[in-house]
Amino acid sequence: MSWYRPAGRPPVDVIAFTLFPNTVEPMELMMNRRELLIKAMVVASCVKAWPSPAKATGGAAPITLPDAGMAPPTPQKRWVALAEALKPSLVEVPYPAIGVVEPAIARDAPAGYVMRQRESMDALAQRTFNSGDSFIVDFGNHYTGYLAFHVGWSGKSSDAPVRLRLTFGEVPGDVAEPLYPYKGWLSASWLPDEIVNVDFLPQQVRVPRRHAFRFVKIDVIATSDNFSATFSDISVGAVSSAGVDRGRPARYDSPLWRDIDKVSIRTLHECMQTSFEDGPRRDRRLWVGDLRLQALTNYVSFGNHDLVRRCLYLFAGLQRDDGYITACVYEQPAPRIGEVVLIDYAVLYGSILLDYYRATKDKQTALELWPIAKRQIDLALKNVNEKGMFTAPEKDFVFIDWQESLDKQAAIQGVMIYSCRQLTALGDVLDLSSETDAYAAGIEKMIRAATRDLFDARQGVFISGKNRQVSWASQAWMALAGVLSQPLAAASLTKVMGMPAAVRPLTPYLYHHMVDALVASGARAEARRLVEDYWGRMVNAGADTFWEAFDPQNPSASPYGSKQINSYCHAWSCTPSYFIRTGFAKTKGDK
Ligand code: RAM
Repeated sequence: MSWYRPAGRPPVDVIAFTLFPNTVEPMELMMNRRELLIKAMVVASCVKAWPSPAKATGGAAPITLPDAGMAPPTPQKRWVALAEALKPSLVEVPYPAIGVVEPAIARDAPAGYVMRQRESMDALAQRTFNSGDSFIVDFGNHYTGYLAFHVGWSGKSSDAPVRLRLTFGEVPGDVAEPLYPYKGWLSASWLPDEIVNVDFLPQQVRVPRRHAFRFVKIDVIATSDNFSATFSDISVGAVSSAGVDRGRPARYDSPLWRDIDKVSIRTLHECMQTSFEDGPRRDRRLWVGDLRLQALTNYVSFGNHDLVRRCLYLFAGLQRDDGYITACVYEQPAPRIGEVVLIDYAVLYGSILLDYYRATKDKQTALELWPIAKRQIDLALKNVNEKGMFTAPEKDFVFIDWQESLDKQAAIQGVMIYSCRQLTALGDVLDLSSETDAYAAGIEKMIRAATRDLFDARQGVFISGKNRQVSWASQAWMALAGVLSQPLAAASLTKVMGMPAAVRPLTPYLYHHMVDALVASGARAEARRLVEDYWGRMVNAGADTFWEAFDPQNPSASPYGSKQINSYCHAWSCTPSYFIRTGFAKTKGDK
């Protein structure tokens, strides 16, 4: 069985990747696909994202479009216009650097380093720096914004420019280790450094590119023999659209739980800009999968419903010709469609809309976007064969997680069932059951296929692919899909967590689904333990914000071949606050 594409189909215009690693296809073809995917996933442009003042509207109030009166030609254009009208203004707040630090190797710590305090900012301002000197300042927390500082000089004459290298660190390792040589497969243009030439001293410098950081290393590349540089007033103009966290619990079960909540909220705060960005350092753009988890946490913290609504409109307005929404979209310089459809992301659009409706009761928006949600499911169901099994798509992809060895057959089967159920629930609350009645038979069929062909009753777990791979992903999504009874699902989840050979998640995105699956299966204590263990470990490693990828067994793991390019403030890792603030309770209305 060729999982990926029907036999005989020629290599195409597709960007493909090893969605189904057990596929029986020539290595050469798989390599080509990987190259193509890399080209597609890598986005060349790093845009300068100055905060753009725009009108913000409250709640789900009617929006006045700039061209009111002139009917926009298509619904898509109208949705993009609505999204733009909902673009929030960013508030810029200055924060000073709080001290000079130096990294110390900490072999046992997942971050690899701890920072030691070296001197105060006042002491730094008294020092002079020559070619080859460097120092690291600490801002005490993660910020997203614009670095500013004053460069002066002392000596005989400032007879040359001063050339500096600035390196921005979200974690100590970013500034403790050199960024180069860089061997990752995402563009090196993402690496968080800058060369700054200051021609005339003294000078106030503001770095025009937005950066995300707690630490900044300043290397003095060159002064001249006639002068030394001095540094003072180092600050960041921090930006976010998050506002005030209105959901902070009055008490926590322990200091660790308090810190996990705090770091989750900080992560979300930093990713909330003019859209829900996946990471303020990289990719700085809106992804469906990240949005879904950010929105959940947003409802129990900042309550910024308009930002969710803006993002829903952006995806709707930028859909592909066949009706699929792409996995990400761009905001700058103008709203633009992404390159790739990830089927698991696309079908979850309805789930985001359902969560949005539950949080806001904004029926009008939900009704308006209902056809988009339904279309994603209808298109994806074309990949389900007559036996009820999801089969590899011809030109689109499945994500689930960045774990390279993961076989995705069982997980996507679970995602399909789950998403059909979510759409049906949305149809029910919108009084559109007549449009979803037909899904019931399809759901039953997919469940039958899953229990018949993917459940190993002897082991009590789901298997995936021709090598019958056992993974956390398969159990998580099958549990969320409600394929087994709650006790059996809980048993499969706890069983897989105890199987050393089972394929584990690499990212907090999949860990979220594991926790959610435990909650949905009634295994609340295990869900709590997993959050404490996984996210708690990042907190204990000194994280100010949660990371894009974290493998406790291999803390340097990166989906992109180099930890220098990882994002250490990543949206999809913010959901512990959602679980904490909802008391690890099942969502009302879920099966
Ligand atoms: C990466 C980003 C993003 C994620 C996609 C699939 O590029 O980290 O968060 O949604 O992958």
